[in-house]
Amino acid sequence: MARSTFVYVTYIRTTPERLWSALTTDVEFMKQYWFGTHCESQWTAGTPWKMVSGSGLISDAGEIIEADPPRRLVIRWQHQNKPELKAEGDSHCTIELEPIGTAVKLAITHSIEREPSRLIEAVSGGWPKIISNLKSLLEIGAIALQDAYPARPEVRNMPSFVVHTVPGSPAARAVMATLIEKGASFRVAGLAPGAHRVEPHLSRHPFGRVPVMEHDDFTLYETQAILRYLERILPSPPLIPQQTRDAARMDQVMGISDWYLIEWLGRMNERKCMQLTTWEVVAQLAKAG
Ligand SMILES: N[C@@H](CCC(=O)N[C@@H](CS)C(=O)NCC(=O)O)C(=O)O
Repeated sequence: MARSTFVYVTYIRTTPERLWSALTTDVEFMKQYWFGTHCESQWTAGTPWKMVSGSGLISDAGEIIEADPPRRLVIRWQHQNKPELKAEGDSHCTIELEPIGTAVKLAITHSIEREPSRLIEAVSGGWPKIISNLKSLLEIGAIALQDAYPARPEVRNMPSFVVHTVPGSPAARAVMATLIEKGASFRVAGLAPGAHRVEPHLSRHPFGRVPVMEHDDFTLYETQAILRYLERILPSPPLIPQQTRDAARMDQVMGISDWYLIEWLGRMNERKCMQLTTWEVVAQLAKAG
């Protein structure tokens, strides 16, 4: 059967023992170079192995096939999280360490018995970042990359986000808070009282509401659509939880806000509720039952 393989070789100024522990048992060190992720195992042949993300999600799992410290480690490795990667089944990752003068040659060979492979495509992007961080951390005590998927500088610094809103709109605040969390610069285009119900705003939002966000030549309304768009184009820092159930809770809170909270606000004097802080609104809502 055809095979897909990713190979990465680097030389790190360290000892085989230190490199072995950095790749296996030294969990706190691993989290530093692996973007918060760590691996758990007894690190002996036949014992289970799993990779745990910073949020506690088991992203990959399998078994130690061979362990010969500090020389050679072979892991049976199956992705667990994304259905299309999980469906590819088991891959094998071989990690070899060889002392060369003042350095250690580190060779990673990750392969799967299929071609093409989405898993190998994914790890081909991940391994160089992880191993570059590991090398920097061991050699100079600092990692090279803070984020696995940093927003491109040209996107992050674009002043091309425009938020059309009326003063105090909670929905527009969610959009602006998200832009601030993502470190993106934006401009607020404030609408005069009533201006959201007439042209030119109706061309931006046919239902005459706010917020509307413009990003270059792309205009988008509906708060949830805007927030999810921002998460996609500015993935760092992530604001949507990775774990399925945590993400479901987030959707639940957004649903409560969009249906019950808004209905309750609608019964209140609009000017009055716009002046409340979020916590005052929540307190009022709880009192109203
Ligand atoms: N489903 C829309 C609702 C937007 C909405 O109702 N916005 C309020 C301000 S938070 C608004 O435009 N109010 C003005 C009006 O109803 O005339 C969204 O999530 O963006």
